[in-house]
Amino acid sequence: MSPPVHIPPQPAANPGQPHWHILGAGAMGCLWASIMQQHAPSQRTTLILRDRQAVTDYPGAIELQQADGSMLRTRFPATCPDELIVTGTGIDNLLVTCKAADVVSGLSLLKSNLAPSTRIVLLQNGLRTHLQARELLPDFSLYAISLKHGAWLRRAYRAVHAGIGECWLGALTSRARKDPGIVDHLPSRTMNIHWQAQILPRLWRKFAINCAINGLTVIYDCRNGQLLDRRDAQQHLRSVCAEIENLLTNLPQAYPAPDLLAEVTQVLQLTAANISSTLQDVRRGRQTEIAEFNGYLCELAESVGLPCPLNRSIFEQVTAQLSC
Ligand code: KPL
Repeated sequence: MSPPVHIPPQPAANPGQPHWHILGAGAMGCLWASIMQQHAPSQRTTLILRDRQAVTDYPGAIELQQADGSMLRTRFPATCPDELIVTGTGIDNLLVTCKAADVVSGLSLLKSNLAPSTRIVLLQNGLRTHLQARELLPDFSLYAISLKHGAWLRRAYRAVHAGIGECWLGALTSRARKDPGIVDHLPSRTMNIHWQAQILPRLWRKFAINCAINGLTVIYDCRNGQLLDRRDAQQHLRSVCAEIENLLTNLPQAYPAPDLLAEVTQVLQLTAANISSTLQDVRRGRQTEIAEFNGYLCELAESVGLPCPLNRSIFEQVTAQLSC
């Protein structure tokens, strides 16, 4: 493997350049921090880690294995919500890459550091988080990215960009809608970012795809592509897609997901060698996002009396895996 390319140290505060804070330093946080700094070395990027202990343990740099195999080593300063609150540091641009379950608590903690003009970009899977964040910060510049890039962590602060895909960036609030220029402040070429005037339909579509795929890869303990190779899994996938399609057609707040099975099949073919994020979490004994996928879909369905037996069963089986 070639020696890592070192990105030069960050410049001192430069009022002409955006300063990004990145909340969360898992696979996506490490990927985005590294790519952003490579894309715009004259801007500043600061990691927001969980707490003071995490800041003490942080090795000072992130290593990223890029999709072409080359290595990138970038030094970033790190801080934590406690420090930001005590110092009253204002945040101008915030990329939220932590797990969906931690978004609302993270944003609530940092609320005094944010101003309505702060650009806040959510990168999570699922939908609940986006809707909750919009309720918490209705007057803020809130955006969401729906992405098709694969990344995983070899170990803490050592990430692998496993697959280059595309990203769609769109506004969640009316204030954000007035500022599509944000796309210029993100690594739009490397990450293939497109501005999407209507982001919610895309988020619902991705949500439907995650509901169809992620839990089943845990139940069959297989890579994405193997869901198409096994007869039992294939049949299960077909029935689950039909149930999701039916639910999204009948849920008042949802966007329908026509031809879901065809798109899911395409995603599985394109990501055949991937281990889904949920199966990765299960294998590492980490909390999964299944409550944000099939769990949330069941909550929505059951609140209006729609039966969802297959999704409920996926949710319960995956949840049970972690508690045994
Ligand atoms: O988004 C994904 C995930 O693993 O979370 C899919 C689309 C299933 C690709 O692996």
